Amino acid sequence: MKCRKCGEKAVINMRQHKLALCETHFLDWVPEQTQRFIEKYAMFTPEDKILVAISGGKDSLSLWDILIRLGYQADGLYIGLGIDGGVGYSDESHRLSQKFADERGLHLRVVEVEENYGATIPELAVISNRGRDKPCSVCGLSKRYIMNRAAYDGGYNVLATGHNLDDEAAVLMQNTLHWAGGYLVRQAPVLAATHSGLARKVKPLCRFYEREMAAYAIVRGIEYIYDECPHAVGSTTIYYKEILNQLEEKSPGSKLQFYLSFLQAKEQGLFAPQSVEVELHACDKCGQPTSAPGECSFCRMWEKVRVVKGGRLPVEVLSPMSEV
Ligand code: Q46
Ligand code: ZN
Ligand code: ZN
Repeated sequence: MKCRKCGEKAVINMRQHKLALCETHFLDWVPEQTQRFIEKYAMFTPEDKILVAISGGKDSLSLWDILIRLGYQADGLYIGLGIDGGVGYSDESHRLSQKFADERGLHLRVVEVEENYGATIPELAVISNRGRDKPCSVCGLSKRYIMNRAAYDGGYNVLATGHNLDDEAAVLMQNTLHWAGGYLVRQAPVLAATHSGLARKVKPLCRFYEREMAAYAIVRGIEYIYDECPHAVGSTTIYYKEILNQLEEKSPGSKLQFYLSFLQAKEQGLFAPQSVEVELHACDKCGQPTSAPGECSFCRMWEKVRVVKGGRLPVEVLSPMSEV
């Protein structure tokens, strides 16, 4: 297979675009495309201060790399979740994220959940009695909160995440199968800040296939954590990704078309905007915007940790206290 631009040996063949590219041209093509998406969806400009959520995986590190190559002001945010899973997942992802930043002279902000709030995410799942084996719901809630908070405290007006097309198409499929109108309305490459205390959320990689991002990271020599979070194993998202891959295999481009047709349908008004605007209040405790008056769900959840742990008790001791 030869590069369509120069005839050299291609490193990737993208059947959905009928495009094969060599190393040099692929490394040019990815940022060019990203810039197109940034402009098309009016994500941000060089004046914006961007915080990139870094997990240590190929997507987030590639995103950071691309934004810096394009000349944007982008710092990283790493959230230490305290997940081991027998593979030292959090330690290794932190090490690789830090290494990436240090080698390039970039600024990585680090928030260690245990140090800041008193428990790791798996401990929090046990203490709050929300998903003992699957800490994903407390994890998601905590990550969203910490990202908003870090963006606000650091004066960033844009929060960028490395979601790729496979992620977006899988979520879209899940939401469509459930006709989850509220989620469908909010699924977009850009979510405007709905409150002065919140940053705009953007997904500049949402039109790249996962394999394109993996190829980018490898060709660019980015060292990333290969393992997924151990708690992602067996998730419904992975199941939907497999189904979509089967579809893609039979009909190249179907994943991209599924997602783009959805965005187009939204633009054409297929989904009516929600009539009831959620009113946001400041949390009594932390001041972050929240939909319910009083304390936000993050503060309420971590309050249980404070009550239960007081001192630093190992989590085994705490297991019977699920009704706290
Ligand atoms: S939510 Fe669940 Fe992820 Fe948190 S516990 Fe791991 S898999 S990291 S995207
Ligand atoms: Zn070429
Ligand atoms: Zn709060």
